[in-house]
Amino acid sequence: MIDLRSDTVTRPTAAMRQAMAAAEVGDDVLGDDPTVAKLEQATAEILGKEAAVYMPSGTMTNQVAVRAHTEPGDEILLDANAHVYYYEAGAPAALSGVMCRLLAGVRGIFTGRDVRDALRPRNLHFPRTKLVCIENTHNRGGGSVWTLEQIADVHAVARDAGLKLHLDGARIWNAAVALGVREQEIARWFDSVSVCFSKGLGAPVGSVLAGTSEFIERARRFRKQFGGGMRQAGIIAAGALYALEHHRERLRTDHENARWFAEQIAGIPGIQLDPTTVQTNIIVFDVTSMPAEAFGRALQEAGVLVLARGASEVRAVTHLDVTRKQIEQAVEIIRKILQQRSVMNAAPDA
Ligand code: TLP
Repeated sequence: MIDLRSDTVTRPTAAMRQAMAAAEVGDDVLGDDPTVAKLEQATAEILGKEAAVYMPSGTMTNQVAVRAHTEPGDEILLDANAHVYYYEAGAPAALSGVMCRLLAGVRGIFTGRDVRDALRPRNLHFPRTKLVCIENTHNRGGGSVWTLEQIADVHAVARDAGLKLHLDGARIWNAAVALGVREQEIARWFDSVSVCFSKGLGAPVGSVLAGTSEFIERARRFRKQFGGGMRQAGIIAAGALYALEHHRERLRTDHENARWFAEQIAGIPGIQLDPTTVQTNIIVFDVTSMPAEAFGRALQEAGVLVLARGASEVRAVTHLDVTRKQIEQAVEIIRKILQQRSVMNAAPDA
């Protein structure tokens, strides 16, 4: 199977498994796991933050951040397609009791003006707006990249209004490679940053939330409350550490593969896609000659997995476990399926 559903599907490499097997461990809830401590420190350093805390998932790091920045009844501002809102099972409402005010970004990217327009006057009737969330790269936006200027623009308005800024940086590694900057140049605009090791970096488990020491101390309490305190977590943290050290640079290859894939399929009749919008490892396109779900099923029968996300929308993601040769095969399979389809569509009814 050529699995293009997500960059979360990667299996740990042999070297990563070795690092995991050899990890020194301890009870992390008691603060005794040296490998977790090393991962937290290394990540904080890369992001230019004072402190960091390891958790089982990106959903948890995001939601602990939302909880730690707000009180029930507060409001947070974020793009209508933000993972924090769209894909986290209603957690802002369920776990933090906050309201989500949705901004209409373009491919997940909104402006300082959008934030300013959403601000409310100080008044007894309104929820208190506390937090702005940005996602970089933006998943539903098709792996789109916020530039530093776009972030700075939102930052200026947020600061002016006394709002905190959180970055869902599940794929900050891809954003840094695409922008040609160090991760901390992105992270410095944010009060808190959530990063994932289990996406493009190819580790089996885990995310880190980074920020000031005071904020991370508060976040540790909510991690415990949300059930995210783990014991000998060094076993999995070692995989994340390995990924951090060895798999960041190679993301460039995933981006090249994604762009090449996009350029090839964009020319196939029945596919609607502007390949220049593909900036990182996520390709979102529309299938116009058959329903996306049927397209997904036909691809699966031919050995390729993608995600059908709507009536016509499909997502494919490149990653560590898919080679250029497999991408070439996937293009040919897509070409064949859509060619067959166009012949079927053209045939007169029996
Ligand atoms: N995204 C997954 C699915 O949930 C959609 C994927 O396959 O892309 N932030 C962003 C931007 C993400 O894309 C994801 C995962 C998360 C947070 C949540 O991470 P986990 O799955 O570790 O909770």
